[in-house]
Amino acid sequence: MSSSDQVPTEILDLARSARRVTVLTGAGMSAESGVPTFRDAQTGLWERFDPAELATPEAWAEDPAQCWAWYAWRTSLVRGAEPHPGHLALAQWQAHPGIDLRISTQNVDDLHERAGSTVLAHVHGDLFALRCADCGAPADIGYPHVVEPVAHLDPVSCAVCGGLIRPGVVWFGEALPEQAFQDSVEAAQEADLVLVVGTSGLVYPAASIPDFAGARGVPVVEINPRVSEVSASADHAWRAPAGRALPALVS
Ligand code: BV8
Repeated sequence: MSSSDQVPTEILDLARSARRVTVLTGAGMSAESGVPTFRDAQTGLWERFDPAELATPEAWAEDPAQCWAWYAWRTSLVRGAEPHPGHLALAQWQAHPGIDLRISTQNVDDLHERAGSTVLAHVHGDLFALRCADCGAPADIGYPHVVEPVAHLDPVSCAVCGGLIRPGVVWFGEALPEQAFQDSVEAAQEADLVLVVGTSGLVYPAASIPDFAGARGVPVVEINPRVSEVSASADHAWRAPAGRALPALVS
């Protein structure tokens, strides 16, 4: 484990020799863009909102207006955010000739894409992929613009069936998109290096993705300022923020 400002030599050597890199990102990847993480005490979304309150089908069924308001506020946060140098570094690395870099993200924002990356999988869905909660029809509406969290916003009715439009994210207790998860597992199985960036490693089955590489003896490197549930199974860890670590790895 290294917490120096310098790129740990063993991690730099792995990054420079890798040709098939799989990167699993979590909320910490978006933190330096100003998008709050889920569980960090000082900025964690969950500190101010309870996931059981807002990120479950039961919460939606009980109070869709509260749920819709929370996602509208989060979407406004994401729209106001910019990709940071760590996002840009991954996009630059992905563009290197001869490098197959695949990004699987737990994040529901579009910061990787806005940095120029192609994202293999959003395993927890996509804030901007709105759909009808009843008939599943995609909805090309936008969220209302919300600067500060508000308690309630009237959800929108589906033009097809009259049901309510919901965020295209995966709530707790909902199955992950099968293809997204399978593609992520395959990417870990085919990688010669796996980077796990900015995740507490608490949410399954996404947290199991790096294990599919570790089981084959492929090095797993964690980039996170703090110890996480990933740390014990990672081969190397760099205790550094993504916005500083990734540009140093790619330069
Ligand atoms: C399911 C979308 C079954 C919504 C989210 C075992 C197996 C299977 C399931 C379970 C299981 N055990 C428990 C479960 C149930 C549950 C679960 O895992 N619960 C946990 C809490 C115990 N899992 C589920 O419900 C999943 N579904 O299993 O379904 C099924 C099967 C068939 C049919 C029906 C059902 C669905 C889980 C998806 C939930 N949705 N998000 C939304 O966004 O509103 S999860 C949410 O947490 C986000 O996606 C987030 O990405 C994810 C994980 O959190 P992290 O990304 O890690 O963020 P966190 O804040 O925790 O950590 C941030 C980290 O970054 C920290 O370590 C910090 O140190 C670091 N950091 C901070 N700053 C920086 C940094 N790192 C780098 N640089 C920095 N600058």
